[in-house]
Amino acid sequence: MTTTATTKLTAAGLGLLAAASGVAASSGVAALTGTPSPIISVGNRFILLTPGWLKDFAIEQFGTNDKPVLIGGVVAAIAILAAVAGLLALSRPRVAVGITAALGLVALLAAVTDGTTDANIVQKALPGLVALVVSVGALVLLFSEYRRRTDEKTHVLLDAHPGDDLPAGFDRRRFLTVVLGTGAVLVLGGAVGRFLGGGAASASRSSITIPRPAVPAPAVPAGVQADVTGISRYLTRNRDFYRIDTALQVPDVPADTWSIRIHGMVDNELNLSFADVLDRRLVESRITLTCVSNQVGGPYVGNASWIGVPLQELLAEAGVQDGADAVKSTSADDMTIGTPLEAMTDDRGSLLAIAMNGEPLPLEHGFPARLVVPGLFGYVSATKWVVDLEVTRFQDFEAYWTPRGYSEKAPIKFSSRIDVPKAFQTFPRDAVRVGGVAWAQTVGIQTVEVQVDDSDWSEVTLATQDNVNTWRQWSWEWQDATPGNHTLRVRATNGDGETQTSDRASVRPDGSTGWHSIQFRVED
Ligand SMILES: Nc1nc2c(c(=O)[nH]1)N[C@H]1C(S)=C(S)[C@@H](COP(=O)(O)O)O[C@H]1N2
Ligand SMILES: [Mo]
Repeated sequence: MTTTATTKLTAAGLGLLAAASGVAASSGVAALTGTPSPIISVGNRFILLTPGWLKDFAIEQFGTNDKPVLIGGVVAAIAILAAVAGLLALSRPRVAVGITAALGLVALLAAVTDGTTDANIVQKALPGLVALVVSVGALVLLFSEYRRRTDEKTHVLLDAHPGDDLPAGFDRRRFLTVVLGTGAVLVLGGAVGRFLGGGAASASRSSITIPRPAVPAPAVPAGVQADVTGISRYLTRNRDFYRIDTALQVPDVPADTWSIRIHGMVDNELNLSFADVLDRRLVESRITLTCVSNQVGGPYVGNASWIGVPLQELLAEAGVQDGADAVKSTSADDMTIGTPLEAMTDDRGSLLAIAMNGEPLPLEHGFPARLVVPGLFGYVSATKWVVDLEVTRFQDFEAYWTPRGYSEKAPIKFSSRIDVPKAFQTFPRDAVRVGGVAWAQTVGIQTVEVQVDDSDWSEVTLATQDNVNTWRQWSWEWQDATPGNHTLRVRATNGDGETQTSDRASVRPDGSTGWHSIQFRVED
């Protein structure tokens, strides 16, 4: 390697190291103050500024990996700018300091304006300030040390020509040891800080026992699970349940400090602690949840058993006033969701839920409490980490997704999915057994039909319907399967006798439509 290249690499490396020190130190401080790391805050700011189409694109391209991809993007952008700053430090030190300071300022601004935490302004500002001071300080220190070492041999590196040889007396090994040692200590400090600071909600969750509900769900009927190898489980396990939200870092909300306020157009404002919720009449019910971002045939649908307090009862107790038509719910991370009041006061069984499949809500699914409303897409109903319910009117507020191109109101669109075959699966000729799920929350599924290639539609065998708010499995065997490549299509008819439309709609503004189809093969 030429000396020029070595010098440049070293400079870029020092720039990276300076930024990494800032990130590590600030993450450590953030963990101790219980605020998001500035990297997360920058990501949060980005999410807030993201238009609907870009969010659609991200979910489509990266699915539920959209969060790691975003964090990776933020880290990559910082790394590139930091390396550039390092390179420039050789010839234009002021610009280098300027770039690093600008990065620090962005971190500070994002941290101070981060709405996903309840921390006060000082707690919020501290990690950003540390990022700014440490990264600029580290840059100056690293390069002055570099320069001092080169000065010893009469070179002034900051003014040196790129082709200059490194001075003979320059002790690379010692220099690198100092530099890497500092970096390692900072990164380790950050990691330890994260470890010590985080996890209040996790400890809180472990200490909770969900009482036996006063109104348990009826036993799961026999026959809800269709007998098809590879089909979904009837009850989605918590660890398999899709997760969709804007929270880059799962909100850390311990149950003992959580409370929910029910206010607005009500006669009696309510304020419930977690203990108050546990003391109330708890109801258990199985409800299928669906996301507006689910493409036809997609994975963002899950079925779980929930335990919670009926929202109908809470709102009756609060005494809803005339003229209200909406509930604006807010989460600990400042998500706002608007739900038609009716969906929470009618008999469909909407819950302020505290348990999912018999356990306290998993942290990613809203611990300690969330809303579950049958028949509405999650973004207009299923507020996780919920802390506030305001009875109000749609005309008086705008929920988070509304200005981002999604409809203010969004009943689920009933739909059906093929689980088996998977795309391009091959069957033996005498065992073409297919199946999947269909859902039409609030009215249930009446029939499901499948079609192979251009043949007539055939009615499938339906598994037992649990209740109208849960999905229903189906199975079908192709009796006289012909060898070769085929397409299987599915469509459902809901409890109102309406059949799924073949018109394709994309997820925005209010959910996808169309028939799911899968190509498969039958052996000769
Ligand atoms: N606080 C908060 N709650 C939220 C969201 C969110 O971004 N933040 N996303 C909603 C959306 S779009 C859906 S589909 C459901 C998904 O719930 P799950 O992640 O438990 O499956 O949560 C809803 N609740
Ligand atoms: Mo969603």
